[in-house]
Amino acid sequence: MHQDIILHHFEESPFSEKVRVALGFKGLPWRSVRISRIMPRPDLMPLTGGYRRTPVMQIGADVYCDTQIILRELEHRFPEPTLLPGGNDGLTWALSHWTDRAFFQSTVNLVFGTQGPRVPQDFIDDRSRLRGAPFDIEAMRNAAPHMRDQFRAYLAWIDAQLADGRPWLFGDALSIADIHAYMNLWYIRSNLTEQERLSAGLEQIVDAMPAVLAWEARIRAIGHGRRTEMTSAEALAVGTQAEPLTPVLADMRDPNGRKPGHRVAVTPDDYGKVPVEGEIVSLSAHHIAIRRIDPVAGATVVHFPRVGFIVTDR
Ligand SMILES: N[C@@H](CCC(=O)N[C@@H](CS)C(=O)NCC(=O)O)C(=O)O
Repeated sequence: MHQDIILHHFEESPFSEKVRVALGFKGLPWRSVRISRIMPRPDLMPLTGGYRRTPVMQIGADVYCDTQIILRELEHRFPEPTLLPGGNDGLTWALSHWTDRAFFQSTVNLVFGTQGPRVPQDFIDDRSRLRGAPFDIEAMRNAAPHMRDQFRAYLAWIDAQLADGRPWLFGDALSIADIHAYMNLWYIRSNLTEQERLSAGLEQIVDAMPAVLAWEARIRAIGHGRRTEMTSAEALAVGTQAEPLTPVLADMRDPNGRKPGHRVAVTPDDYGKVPVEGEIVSLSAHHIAIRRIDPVAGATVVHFPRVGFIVTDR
Protein backbone atom coordinates (compact mmCIF):
# COMPACT_ATOMS: atom_id res chain seq x y z
CA MET A 1 0.00 0.00 0.00
CA HIS A 2 1.33 3.44 -0.89
CA GLN A 3 1.42 5.92 1.96
CA ASP A 4 2.80 9.45 1.82
CA ILE A 5 5.80 10.51 3.85
CA ILE A 6 4.57 13.33 6.06
CA LEU A 7 7.12 15.52 7.82
CA HIS A 8 5.96 17.67 10.73
CA HIS A 9 8.58 20.43 10.94
CA PHE A 10 9.23 24.16 10.96
CA GLU A 11 11.48 26.00 8.55
CA GLU A 12 14.06 27.24 11.07
CA SER A 13 14.58 23.80 12.63
CA PRO A 14 18.09 22.41 12.06
CA PHE A 15 17.09 18.86 12.96
CA SER A 16 14.31 19.11 10.36
CA GLU A 17 16.88 20.25 7.82
CA LYS A 18 18.65 16.91 8.23
CA VAL A 19 15.52 15.10 7.12
CA ARG A 20 14.73 17.56 4.32
CA VAL A 21 18.22 16.99 2.89
CA ALA A 22 17.86 13.21 3.20
CA LEU A 23 14.54 13.39 1.33
CA GLY A 24 16.24 15.55 -1.30
CA PHE A 25 19.14 13.14 -1.66
CA LYS A 26 16.75 10.24 -2.18
CA GLY A 27 14.64 12.32 -4.59
CA LEU A 28 11.46 11.49 -2.69
CA PRO A 29 8.06 13.18 -2.81
CA TRP A 30 6.84 14.20 0.65
CA ARG A 31 4.11 16.12 2.41
CA SER A 32 5.15 19.01 4.57
CA VAL A 33 3.18 19.97 7.67
CA ARG A 34 4.48 23.23 9.07
CA ILE A 35 4.02 23.10 12.82
CA SER A 36 4.27 25.99 15.24
CA ARG A 37 7.75 26.65 16.69
CA ILE A 38 6.22 26.58 20.15
CA MET A 39 3.51 24.62 21.90
CA PRO A 40 0.62 23.95 21.65
CA ARG A 41 0.52 21.55 18.68
CA PRO A 42 -2.94 20.09 19.13
CA ASP A 43 -3.06 18.08 15.88
CA LEU A 44 0.36 16.50 16.40
CA MET A 45 0.10 15.34 20.02
CA PRO A 46 -2.61 12.72 19.32
CA LEU A 47 -0.19 11.16 16.79
CA THR A 48 2.94 11.21 18.95
CA GLY A 49 1.31 10.58 22.33
CA GLY A 50 3.06 13.63 23.79
CA TYR A 51 6.51 13.62 22.17
CA ARG A 52 6.98 17.30 21.49
CA ARG A 53 10.27 17.71 19.72
CA THR A 54 10.79 18.53 16.07
CA PRO A 55 10.81 16.93 13.55
CA VAL A 56 8.34 14.04 13.53
CA MET A 57 7.78 11.82 10.49
CA GLN A 58 4.45 10.14 9.92
CA ILE A 59 3.67 7.40 7.43
CA GLY A 60 0.00 6.50 7.80
CA ALA A 61 -0.46 5.64 11.48
CA ASP A 62 3.25 4.95 12.06
CA VAL A 63 4.98 7.89 13.69
CA TYR A 64 8.76 8.34 13.94
CA CYS A 65 10.22 10.56 16.65
CA ASP A 66 13.84 11.83 16.47
CA THR A 67 16.06 12.21 13.43
CA GLN A 68 18.01 9.03 14.23
CA ILE A 69 14.97 6.84 13.73
CA ILE A 70 13.58 8.97 10.89
CA LEU A 71 16.79 8.64 8.86
CA ARG A 72 17.04 4.93 9.68
CA GLU A 73 13.48 4.36 8.49
CA LEU A 74 13.95 6.37 5.29
CA GLU A 75 17.04 4.30 4.52
CA HIS A 76 15.16 1.09 5.26
CA ARG A 77 12.15 1.94 3.09
CA PHE A 78 14.05 3.68 0.27
CA PRO A 79 17.51 2.10 0.17
CA GLU A 80 18.58 3.70 -3.13
CA PRO A 81 20.46 5.96 -3.35
CA THR A 82 21.95 4.89 -0.06
CA LEU A 83 22.79 7.19 2.84
CA LEU A 84 25.05 4.45 4.23
CA PRO A 85 27.52 3.84 1.42
CA GLY A 86 29.44 1.26 3.41
CA GLY A 87 32.47 0.94 5.55
CA ASN A 88 31.43 3.43 8.22
CA ASP A 89 27.93 2.40 9.25
CA GLY A 90 28.64 2.34 12.98
CA LEU A 91 30.60 5.57 13.12
CA THR A 92 27.96 7.32 11.02
CA TRP A 93 25.41 6.91 13.80
CA ALA A 94 27.90 7.51 16.60
CA LEU A 95 28.78 10.83 15.01
CA SER A 96 25.27 12.11 15.67
CA HIS A 97 26.10 12.18 19.36
CA TRP A 98 28.71 14.78 18.60
CA THR A 99 26.72 16.76 16.01
CA ASP A 100 23.40 16.70 17.87
CA ARG A 101 24.73 17.39 21.35
CA ALA A 102 28.14 19.10 21.78
CA PHE A 103 28.27 20.69 18.31
CA PHE A 104 24.60 21.69 18.51
CA GLN A 105 25.12 23.23 21.96
CA SER A 106 27.71 25.56 20.47
CA THR A 107 25.48 26.60 17.57
CA VAL A 108 22.34 27.00 19.75
CA ASN A 109 24.27 29.32 22.06
CA LEU A 110 25.68 31.29 19.15
CA VAL A 111 22.33 31.60 17.36
CA PHE A 112 20.33 32.81 20.36
CA GLY A 113 23.18 34.72 22.00
CA THR A 114 23.60 36.64 18.73
CA GLN A 115 19.87 37.11 18.07
CA GLY A 116 19.62 38.52 21.60
CA PRO A 117 16.69 40.90 21.98
CA ARG A 118 14.95 39.71 18.82
CA VAL A 119 14.16 36.31 20.40
CA PRO A 120 10.41 36.49 21.21
CA GLN A 121 9.41 36.16 24.87
CA ASP A 122 6.86 33.40 24.14
CA PHE A 123 9.68 31.36 22.54
CA ILE A 124 11.92 31.89 25.59
CA ASP A 125 9.09 30.79 27.89
CA ASP A 126 8.36 27.70 25.76
CA ARG A 127 11.99 26.58 25.61
CA SER A 128 12.42 27.17 29.36
CA ARG A 129 9.53 24.77 29.95
CA LEU A 130 11.01 22.30 27.45
CA ARG A 131 14.37 22.28 29.23
CA GLY A 132 13.08 22.57 32.78
CA ALA A 133 15.58 25.43 33.24
CA PRO A 134 15.68 29.07 32.18
CA PHE A 135 16.41 29.61 28.47
CA ASP A 136 18.85 32.36 29.39
CA ILE A 137 19.74 34.53 26.39
CA GLU A 138 22.08 36.69 28.47
CA ALA A 139 24.04 33.62 29.61
CA MET A 140 24.25 32.49 25.97
CA ARG A 141 25.56 35.88 24.95
CA ASN A 142 28.18 35.72 27.74
CA ALA A 143 29.21 32.23 26.63
CA ALA A 144 29.83 33.40 23.04
CA PRO A 145 33.67 33.52 23.19
CA HIS A 146 33.83 29.93 24.42
CA MET A 147 31.14 28.78 21.99
CA ARG A 148 32.96 30.46 19.09
CA ASP A 149 36.07 28.48 20.02
CA GLN A 150 34.09 25.25 20.14
CA PHE A 151 32.34 25.99 16.83
CA ARG A 152 35.66 26.74 15.14
CA ALA A 153 37.29 23.57 16.47
CA TYR A 154 34.35 21.42 15.36
CA LEU A 155 34.38 22.94 11.88
CA ALA A 156 38.14 22.40 11.77
CA TRP A 157 37.51 18.66 12.29
CA ILE A 158 35.31 18.71 9.21
CA ASP A 159 37.98 20.68 7.36
CA ALA A 160 40.66 18.16 8.37
CA GLN A 161 38.51 15.29 7.16
CA LEU A 162 38.14 16.99 3.76
CA ALA A 163 41.82 17.97 3.54
CA ASP A 164 42.77 15.25 1.02
CA GLY A 165 40.27 16.67 -1.47
CA ARG A 166 37.50 14.13 -0.90
CA PRO A 167 34.00 15.52 -1.51
CA TRP A 168 32.32 13.93 1.52
CA LEU A 169 33.35 13.18 5.10
CA PHE A 170 33.79 9.46 4.53
CA GLY A 171 35.11 9.63 0.96
CA ASP A 172 33.51 9.60 -2.47
CA ALA A 173 29.90 9.17 -1.43
CA LEU A 174 27.64 11.28 0.76
CA SER A 175 26.52 9.57 3.97
CA ILE A 176 24.35 10.43 6.93
CA ALA A 177 27.55 11.69 8.59
CA ASP A 178 27.58 14.64 6.17
CA ILE A 179 23.95 15.40 6.91
CA HIS A 180 24.51 15.25 10.68
CA ALA A 181 27.43 17.66 10.54
CA TYR A 182 25.92 20.00 7.95
CA MET A 183 22.93 20.67 10.19
CA ASN A 184 24.97 22.93 12.47
CA LEU A 185 26.44 25.06 9.72
CA TRP A 186 23.02 25.35 8.09
CA TYR A 187 21.60 26.46 11.45
CA ILE A 188 24.05 29.35 11.77
CA ARG A 189 23.53 30.36 8.13
CA SER A 190 19.77 30.30 8.06
CA ASN A 191 18.94 31.63 11.52
CA LEU A 192 21.36 34.57 11.54
CA THR A 193 21.62 37.36 8.97
CA GLU A 194 24.94 37.90 7.22
CA GLN A 195 25.42 41.03 9.31
CA GLU A 196 24.81 39.08 12.51
CA ARG A 197 27.21 36.34 11.43
CA LEU A 198 29.86 38.92 10.68
CA SER A 199 29.43 40.78 13.95
CA ALA A 200 29.55 37.47 15.87
CA GLY A 201 32.76 36.51 14.04
CA LEU A 202 31.18 33.38 12.58
CA GLU A 203 31.32 34.25 8.89
CA GLN A 204 35.08 34.80 9.25
CA ILE A 205 35.52 31.36 10.86
CA VAL A 206 33.76 29.60 7.98
CA ASP A 207 35.38 31.70 5.26
CA ALA A 208 38.82 30.59 6.46
CA MET A 209 37.94 26.99 5.55
CA PRO A 210 37.37 26.79 1.77
CA ALA A 211 37.00 23.00 1.79
CA VAL A 212 34.15 23.34 4.30
CA LEU A 213 32.52 26.04 2.17
CA ALA A 214 32.68 23.82 -0.91
CA TRP A 215 31.29 20.86 1.05
CA GLU A 216 28.47 23.03 2.39
CA ALA A 217 27.63 24.18 -1.16
CA ARG A 218 27.53 20.56 -2.36
CA ILE A 219 25.03 19.61 0.33
CA ARG A 220 22.93 22.74 -0.20
CA ALA A 221 22.71 21.88 -3.93
CA ILE A 222 21.00 18.57 -3.08
CA GLY A 223 17.79 20.42 -2.26
CA HIS A 224 14.76 19.06 -0.44
CA GLY A 225 13.11 16.64 -2.87
CA ARG A 226 9.51 17.07 -4.00
CA ARG A 227 7.67 18.86 -1.23
CA THR A 228 3.96 19.66 -1.13
CA GLU A 229 2.22 21.28 1.82
CA MET A 230 -0.64 19.83 3.83
CA THR A 231 -2.33 21.03 7.01
CA SER A 232 -1.85 19.48 10.44
CA ALA A 233 -5.58 18.63 10.45
CA GLU A 234 -5.19 16.70 7.18
CA ALA A 235 -2.20 14.81 8.60
CA LEU A 236 -4.16 13.94 11.73
CA ALA A 237 -7.00 12.67 9.53
CA VAL A 238 -4.52 10.44 7.65
CA GLY A 239 -3.26 9.02 10.95
CA THR A 240 -6.78 8.51 12.26
CA GLN A 241 -8.01 6.68 9.16
CA ALA A 242 -4.92 4.49 8.72
CA GLU A 243 -3.92 1.41 10.70
CA PRO A 244 -0.32 1.10 11.83
CA LEU A 245 1.59 -1.37 9.65
CA THR A 246 4.55 -2.22 11.88
CA PRO A 247 4.94 -6.00 12.21
CA VAL A 248 5.66 -7.57 15.58
CA LEU A 249 9.38 -8.13 16.08
CA ALA A 250 10.94 -9.55 19.23
CA ASP A 251 14.55 -9.12 20.31
CA MET A 252 15.67 -12.39 21.87
CA ARG A 253 18.78 -10.67 23.20
CA ASP A 254 17.10 -7.69 24.81
CA PRO A 255 19.29 -7.23 27.90
CA ASN A 256 16.30 -6.35 30.09
CA GLY A 257 14.04 -9.12 28.87
CA ARG A 258 11.59 -6.73 27.22
CA LYS A 259 9.14 -8.31 24.81
CA PRO A 260 6.30 -7.33 22.48
CA GLY A 261 3.21 -6.74 24.62
CA HIS A 262 5.11 -5.23 27.57
CA ARG A 263 3.81 -1.85 28.64
CA VAL A 264 6.51 0.82 28.77
CA ALA A 265 7.12 4.56 28.66
CA VAL A 266 9.76 6.05 26.36
CA THR A 267 11.28 9.42 27.31
CA PRO A 268 14.10 11.54 25.85
CA ASP A 269 17.09 11.63 28.22
CA ASP A 270 18.09 15.26 27.55
CA TYR A 271 15.22 17.75 27.15
CA GLY A 272 11.53 17.72 26.35
CA LYS A 273 11.25 14.79 28.77
CA VAL A 274 7.62 13.89 28.08
CA PRO A 275 7.03 10.14 28.48
CA VAL A 276 5.09 8.38 25.71
CA GLU A 277 3.34 5.23 26.95
CA GLY A 278 2.32 2.16 25.01
CA GLU A 279 2.78 -1.56 24.39
CA ILE A 280 5.94 -2.75 22.71
CA VAL A 281 5.38 -3.95 19.14
CA SER A 282 8.94 -4.14 17.82
CA LEU A 283 12.39 -3.66 19.31
CA SER A 284 16.10 -4.09 18.70
CA ALA A 285 19.35 -2.56 19.91
CA HIS A 286 18.54 0.51 17.80
CA HIS A 287 14.79 1.00 17.91
CA ILE A 288 11.67 0.56 19.95
CA ALA A 289 8.14 0.89 18.56
CA ILE A 290 5.15 1.11 20.87
CA ARG A 291 1.44 0.86 20.13
CA ARG A 292 -0.97 3.27 21.70
CA ILE A 293 -4.67 3.94 21.42
CA ASP A 294 -5.35 7.63 21.32
CA PRO A 295 -8.82 9.05 22.00
CA VAL A 296 -8.50 11.22 18.86
CA ALA A 297 -6.11 9.38 16.51
CA GLY A 298 -7.04 5.80 17.42
CA ALA A 299 -4.30 3.17 17.07
CA THR A 300 -0.83 4.46 16.27
CA VAL A 301 2.64 2.95 16.56
CA VAL A 302 5.25 5.42 17.74
CA HIS A 303 8.90 4.66 16.92
CA PHE A 304 11.97 5.86 18.84
CA PRO A 305 15.71 5.24 18.72
CA ARG A 306 17.27 3.57 21.77
CA VAL A 307 20.28 5.85 22.14
CA GLY A 308 19.19 9.05 23.87
CA PHE A 309 15.91 7.58 25.18
CA ILE A 310 14.99 6.00 28.51
CA VAL A 311 12.61 3.03 28.48
CA THR A 312 10.81 2.31 31.74
CA ASP A 313 8.26 -0.35 32.66
CA ARG A 314 4.66 0.76 33.25
N1 LIG B 1 17.32 14.34 19.18
C1 LIG B 1 16.28 15.06 18.49
C2 LIG B 1 16.45 16.55 18.72
C3 LIG B 1 15.38 17.38 18.07
C4 LIG B 1 15.35 18.81 18.58
O1 LIG B 1 15.93 19.16 19.61
N2 LIG B 1 14.66 19.65 17.83
C5 LIG B 1 14.40 20.99 18.29
C6 LIG B 1 14.02 21.87 17.10
S1 LIG B 1 15.28 21.89 15.87
C7 LIG B 1 13.20 20.94 19.19
O2 LIG B 1 12.62 19.91 19.36
N3 LIG B 1 12.80 22.07 19.75
C8 LIG B 1 11.65 22.10 20.57
C9 LIG B 1 10.39 21.89 19.81
O3 LIG B 1 10.36 22.03 18.57
O4 LIG B 1 9.39 21.63 20.48
C10 LIG B 1 16.32 14.68 17.02
O5 LIG B 1 17.35 14.19 16.53
O6 LIG B 1 15.28 14.80 16.34
